[in-house]
Amino acid sequence: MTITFERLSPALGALVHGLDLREPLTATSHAALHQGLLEHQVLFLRDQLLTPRQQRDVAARFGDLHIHPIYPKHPEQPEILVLDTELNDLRDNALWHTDVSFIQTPPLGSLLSARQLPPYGGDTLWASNSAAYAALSAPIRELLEGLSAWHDLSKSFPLERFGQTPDALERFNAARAANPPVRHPLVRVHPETGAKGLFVSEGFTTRIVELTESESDALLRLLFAHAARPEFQVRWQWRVGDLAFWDNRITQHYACDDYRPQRRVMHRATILGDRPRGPREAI
Ligand SMILES: O=C(O)CCC(=O)C(=O)O
Ligand SMILES: [Fe+2]
Repeated sequence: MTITFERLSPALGALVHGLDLREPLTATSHAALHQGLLEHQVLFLRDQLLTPRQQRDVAARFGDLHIHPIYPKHPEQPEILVLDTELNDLRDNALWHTDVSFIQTPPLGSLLSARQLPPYGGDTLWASNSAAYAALSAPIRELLEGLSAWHDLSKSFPLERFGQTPDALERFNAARAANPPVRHPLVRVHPETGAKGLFVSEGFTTRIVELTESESDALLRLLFAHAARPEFQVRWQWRVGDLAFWDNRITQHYACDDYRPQRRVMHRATILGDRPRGPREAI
């Protein structure tokens, strides 16, 4: 069966047909999936109720996997992170963010699997950082290309929600100590396609290094609002067994917090990436 991609929105997103990830991924289907990811930035597959092991194995074909410093791990598969509203208060994912941008080598991408869902609500939205960058005026693009910013884990993992039991507090303090803020370019060159993307997100970006505090606050406010324009987005309404695979180097996402107190359970495998490079850095 051939793999085809059905585009879902102008900026990013495609539905993948003709692939069953419960079968081992052949070299040809791996290459097609990889190409599709580069082209569409986020891919969606229906009816892929993978075991944690299968999900881990598919993700591991694309790189080493990341183990999250705070979120719970699946008991049988530590590389699978469990987002379960009965285990954690997940409202902090309802903020535009690029996953784990608070480390030197943020993830290349993630595979997210829907395990249990509310009858409606709980959609996830993705936005294209390259579409956001391309829509800025030339003078602003020029300014941004020379700037860098701090990314800080504490912005999205507040102590009030991630340090409330002695165990959680210990994990939280260890995570903070192991992950001091890191500096990344404000414009990132995609390591595979060469596309330029705006590399800031409300979830983790705290301060533009080269500007004064008030300039940084004003410019970040503008960029967060710009990056979240609906023109740059695709919105996914989940069914149990759906799998989303996104390129975290050129996108950000937002998990809609509109279904509590109902339960929602997702499994994520996170693939490590490379150090973000700016347009003025030699490769
Ligand atoms: O729960 C979701 O839909 C997405 C949560 C999230 O931000 C993630 O898995 O990285
Ligand atoms: Fe996320």
